[in-house]
Amino acid sequence: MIPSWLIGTTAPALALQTSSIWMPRAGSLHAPAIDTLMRVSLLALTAAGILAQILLLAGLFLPRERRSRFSPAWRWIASAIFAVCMVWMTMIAENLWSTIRLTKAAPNAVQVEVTGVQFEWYIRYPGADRAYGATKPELVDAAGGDPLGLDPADPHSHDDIVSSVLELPVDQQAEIRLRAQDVVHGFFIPGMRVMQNATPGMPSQIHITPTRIGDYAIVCSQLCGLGHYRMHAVLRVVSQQDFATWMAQHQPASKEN
Ligand SMILES: [Cu+2]
Repeated sequence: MIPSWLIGTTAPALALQTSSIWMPRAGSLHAPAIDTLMRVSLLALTAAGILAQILLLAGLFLPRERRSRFSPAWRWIASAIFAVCMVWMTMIAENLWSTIRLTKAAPNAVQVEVTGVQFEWYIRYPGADRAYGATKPELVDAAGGDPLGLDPADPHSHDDIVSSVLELPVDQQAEIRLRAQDVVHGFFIPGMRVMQNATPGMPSQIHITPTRIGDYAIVCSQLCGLGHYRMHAVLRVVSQQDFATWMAQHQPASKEN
């Protein structure tokens, strides 16, 4: 009985205490709201856990005649409170999620595409024309320097920039298109508080606004194969000036490549 009591009350409390220490520093516009939601959820669950344990102990130790004074209506009241809390937390979470996943990105958002391939993340910018060139699976040749299989017949592909680093300017929205070539990968940047699956044949969009300059780890949150553990890349958030310089350096030299 004591271990369950301990686990039930201290685990959420511990998680609550340590969440701010163990979590990487938040680096995106929506991150503080997600952190707050997590803390509030943990607080609510801790309170519910402690309350449940108190009721359990009361049920065990109170004399039978005093126990029977708790009318069955209390069960319904407790269930209703729990249901309202759950719906409320879900609504806040859904609302928050929709701001990065379901709403439209700003017109001036940096366009970037991230493709998950066993076991790499490939980054592509559409270039000056702001349009991604077509890709063809049969043209994919990672060893030959074309991991995405850009179609040379499509003029939009001529100025596409393919990189292994995700470089983004600070304080400007980035619209990230997620793709996968082989299996489902999980695009996860803990420091940005963003996690979204990349599914083959089903591109998805998210948009985030980095707010702090620095390097952030990009990892894969789906067990995608034997090399899953080493599937990572870096998000480098730089000043707008540095981003412009980086883009200019990576611009394809000629139109004929
Ligand atoms: Cu993966």
